[in-house]
Amino acid sequence: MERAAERNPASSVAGASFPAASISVVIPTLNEALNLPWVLRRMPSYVDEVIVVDGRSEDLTIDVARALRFDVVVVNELQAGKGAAMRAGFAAATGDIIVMLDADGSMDPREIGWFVSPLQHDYDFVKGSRYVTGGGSDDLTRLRNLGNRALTRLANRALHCNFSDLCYGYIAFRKECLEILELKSDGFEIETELISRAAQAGLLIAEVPSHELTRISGNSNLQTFHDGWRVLRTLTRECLGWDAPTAGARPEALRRVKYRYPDSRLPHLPTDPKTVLTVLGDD
Ligand SMILES: Nc1nc2c(ncn2[C@@H]2O[C@H](COP(=O)(O)OP(=O)(O)OP(=O)(O)O)[C@@H](O)[C@H]2O)c(=O)[nH]1
Ligand SMILES: [Mg+2]
Repeated sequence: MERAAERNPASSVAGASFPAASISVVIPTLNEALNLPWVLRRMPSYVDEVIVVDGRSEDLTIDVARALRFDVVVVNELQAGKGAAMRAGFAAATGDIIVMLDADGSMDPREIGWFVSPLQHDYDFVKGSRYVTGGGSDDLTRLRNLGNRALTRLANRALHCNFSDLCYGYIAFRKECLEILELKSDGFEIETELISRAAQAGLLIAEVPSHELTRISGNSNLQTFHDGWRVLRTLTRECLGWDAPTAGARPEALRRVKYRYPDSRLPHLPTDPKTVLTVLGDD
C-alpha cells in the first residue's frame, strides 16, 4: 500500500526543510450522502489521506465520496457500529497522524489544524472540547449536556484527569498510539475507550476547542440512554480491568512532527448528491 507520506514527502518553513507529517482522516459514514460533500470540500489541502468507512449505507454515500475525492480510501465495514468502523479505518490508515471526525457536518475539517498543532509540540493525543474557550455546540440537547457533564466528572475522578468533555469524537493522535491503546469497542463508546486508555497509558493529552455544528441533514444514530449506558459500562470496565502496556509511563516511541495548513470557506448546507455526480459524469 502507498504510504500517505510518500504523496507529501517534504515541506519547508523559514528555509528549514523537514519531512511533513502525513495526516490520515478517518470518517465513519452511515447514509451521509447529503452531508459528506460539505465535509470533503472543507478538508484542508495538507490532509494526505481520507478514509471513509462504510458498508451499510443505502444512499449514495460512497459514490459521492469517490466523485469528490478520487483518492478516497473506502474501507468496508465488516461489523455494525461506529466503534467497529473506526477500528477498521484506523487499521487501514497509513498517515503519521490519524484524525477522526464525523460525516454529518457537525465537525468542521477546517479545525484539523488545531488538533494537529499540539502533536507538533510533543503531545501524543489531542481531543476536541466543546466546553473550553473557543469551543461550543449548536447541537447538544439539555439532556445530553447534563449526561456528558456527569460522565466527564466521573471519568475525571476515576482517571485522575481534568478533561472538560468526554463524549465527543473529534480526536487526533499519533499512529503509534494505536499499538498501545489496543482498541476493541464497537459502538459510540469508542471515544470513551480511546480517552480513558490514552490517560491510563500515560500519553501526553491536549484538549483543544472545537465548535460542534448541527447535523446538516438526516437522523442521528445515537440513542441517548442506550449509548450513555454503554459509555458508563466502558468507563467502569476500563478503570477496573485494563492494564496499560506502558504501565502508565509515557511511551518512548512517539515522535515530533511538522505540518502546514491553509484556509477556505463553504456554506453549511446539504448538497444534492446528483449535482456532484452529474458534474463529474460530464467531465
Ligand atoms: N460506518 C458506520 N458509521 C456510523 C455508524 N453509526 C454511526 N456512524 C457514523 O458515525 C458518525 C456519528 O454518528 P451520529 O449519528 O452523527 O451520532 P452523534 O454525532 O453522536 O449524534 P448527533 O449529535 O445526534 O448527530 C456519523 O458520521 C455517522 O454516519 C455505523 O454503524 N457504521
Ligand atoms: Mg452527529
